[in-house]
Amino acid sequence: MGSQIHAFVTDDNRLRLIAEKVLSGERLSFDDGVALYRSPDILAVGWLANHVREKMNGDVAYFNVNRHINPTNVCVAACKLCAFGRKKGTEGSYTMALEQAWETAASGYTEAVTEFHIVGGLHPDLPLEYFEDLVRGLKERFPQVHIKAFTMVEIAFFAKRSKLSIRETLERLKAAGVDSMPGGGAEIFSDRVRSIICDHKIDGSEWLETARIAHQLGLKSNATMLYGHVESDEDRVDHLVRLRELQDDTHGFQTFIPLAFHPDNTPLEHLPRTTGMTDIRQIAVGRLMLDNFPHIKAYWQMLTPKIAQIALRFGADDIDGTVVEEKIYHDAGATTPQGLRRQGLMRLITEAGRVPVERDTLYRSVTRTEDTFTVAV
Ligand code: V47
Repeated sequence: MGSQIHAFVTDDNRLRLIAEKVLSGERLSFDDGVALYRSPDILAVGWLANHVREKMNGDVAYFNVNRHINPTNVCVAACKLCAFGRKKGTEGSYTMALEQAWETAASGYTEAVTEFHIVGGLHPDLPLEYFEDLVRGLKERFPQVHIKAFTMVEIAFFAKRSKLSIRETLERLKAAGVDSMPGGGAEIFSDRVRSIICDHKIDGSEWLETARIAHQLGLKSNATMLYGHVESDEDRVDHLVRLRELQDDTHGFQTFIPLAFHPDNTPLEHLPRTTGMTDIRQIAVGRLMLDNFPHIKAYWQMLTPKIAQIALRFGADDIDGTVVEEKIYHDAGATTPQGLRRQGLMRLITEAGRVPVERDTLYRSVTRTEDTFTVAV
């Protein structure tokens, strides 16, 4: 530890105490988390996060070749944070017929995708069978592609609509072919914040309980945190600590993904966008507080490729995938490209001084020959 502490320099006395904990592998407290958000020394916070990142993941930075499918934007929730959802029958609303969803899966770049990322609105009329058929049809057509589908919020909605338990709903979707779950819908767990930004969604405890059941059934998932709206530093730390506690129990989370709020075209349009420093700090604090999460993702679609690249030296070890077509952020004003090819992602990673590794959804490395791939097991 001696030589490491010499490399760590800061004028922030509070951070020096945190550094001692980090370098000796001790878990950080709630108050440490708040101090990390408030430290003026962002480079020192980043140094610590990078130290942990390199200890856990070395020099590797992961990416994947994936495609987003959003089967419907019809949503009963009307969350103030969202520019994607539409009321049924209103202008701009859409719902894909199953054939259309399967065609979307097949379209786009020629590079063979290893993952379909499927999320959508809370449609009042679509039965659970629609989603089972959607997934089953994808598995028939693309048996080698991993299906990462449905947020905890969608699962809770499907369950309520079908009068099934969360467990039964997850079991049915897993039997249809869902392989793992994305991390969306977590937002911020605080009731105060949820009542402002997403008052009709399940609450934080329900999100966590749904994730617990998914993990118990063997479905790995991710976890997100939406920041940069009306939350406080304490709300952010509370969110991270609650994720860490669940992870201690289940070890079912793979990746933490901080998501910067994009206000355009939402009822919260008056709020300013996050700045680069806030985005970078969020990655670093996530890495430091979530000592039991194997991966931290800098989602380039949301952060911009440039900030995502810098994040690879502030705690992140993953930049997500090719995506092909993104709707949720672009409806809220994102100006990032709709997709990036493998070569583009590899260039971002290499120029950040990291070693690019193409992964599948479960972080196994992928080897390519022409337009096919094999996954290391
Ligand atoms: O749940 C919605 C957020 C999430 C806005 O698991 C917004 O690998 C900012 O969860 N501004 C969906 N954020 C995206 C998501 C995700 C993305 C990439 C990878 C993974 C993964 C998951 O986007 C929503 C919500 O938290 N969101 N509207 C907005 N205006």
